Amino acid sequence: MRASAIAHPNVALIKYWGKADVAANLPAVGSLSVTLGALCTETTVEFDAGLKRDTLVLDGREAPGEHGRLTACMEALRALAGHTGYAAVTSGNDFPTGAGLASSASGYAALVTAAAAALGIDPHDPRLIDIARIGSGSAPRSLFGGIVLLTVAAGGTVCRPLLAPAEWPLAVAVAVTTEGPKAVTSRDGMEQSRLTSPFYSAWIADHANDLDAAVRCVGDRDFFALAALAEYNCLKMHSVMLTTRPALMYWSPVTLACMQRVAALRADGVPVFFTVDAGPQVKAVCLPEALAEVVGALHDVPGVVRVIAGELGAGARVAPC
Ligand code: 2P0
Repeated sequence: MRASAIAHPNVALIKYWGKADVAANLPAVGSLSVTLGALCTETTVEFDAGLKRDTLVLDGREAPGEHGRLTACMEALRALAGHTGYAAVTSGNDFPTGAGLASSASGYAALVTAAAAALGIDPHDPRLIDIARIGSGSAPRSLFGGIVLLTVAAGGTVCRPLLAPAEWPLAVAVAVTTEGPKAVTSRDGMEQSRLTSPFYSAWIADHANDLDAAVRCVGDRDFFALAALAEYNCLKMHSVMLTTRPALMYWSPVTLACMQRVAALRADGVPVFFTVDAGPQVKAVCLPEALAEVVGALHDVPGVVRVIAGELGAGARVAPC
């Protein structure tokens, strides 16, 4: 009863920020993402009759702060399999954890895939989508590769790939501006936004329009229309964050400099746009032929620590132990 899985983080072009149901960790809005092939989480799950609870070692250290959502996911998996034993979970990221690079998305996608395999459940069972979502609202998106749509319906989440990586090759350059963890987690931050930002209700009311329009852009493979829409949706989410009390200011001056550099490139006709999540890193999405220029431009922005670049990745999958 041991299995390993790998999964890639994803970055949302149309964002999720806020929950319809906090206890169930049900997002208030759908989202659209790209899976990042250049970053990777690997997780091993081993059920052990001698354990009295699930354990987690993350990046070589015990992670007691993760125990609540880890256990919630594992309970759902045990119920699905009709199994009662506990498991030792070992997980590692090849990128900074908890720093706005979606480590919880790849982490919970890899966890449910590995745990399902260890329990004899088909790792592609659609019920794993909602179980991954218990761990993290963005995790179902990392179960799939390429361009992925998540929608919320009937108290649950539905998630499916819109295009495989080969159907619309895109590339992503991630400008890492700091390797440290963020001060306020997404989970806490989005709940504070729901409770305090006067812009939150407008964000929710307008969101389906952005999601529908983005799905059309993807269907048409209209890069520049998607670029304008994704930047607009990103800045709208950050407007909600900034008007939260206390304010959620995830950007640093380097973040803003990267965003302006990307905007200047696009003004010159380069097919690239930015998006920024709950952290100071900037993700630049581009057509593959522009990747070298985009990486060079971001690398030259003072304060950028490193640039991680690659093409879109595949969905979570079982890996050899
Ligand atoms: C997103 N983010 O759509 C948005 C944009 C961050 C900003 O989904 O509470 O780690 O575990 O569901 O999934 C980050 O939130 O939060 C996120 P939980 P999660 O990518």
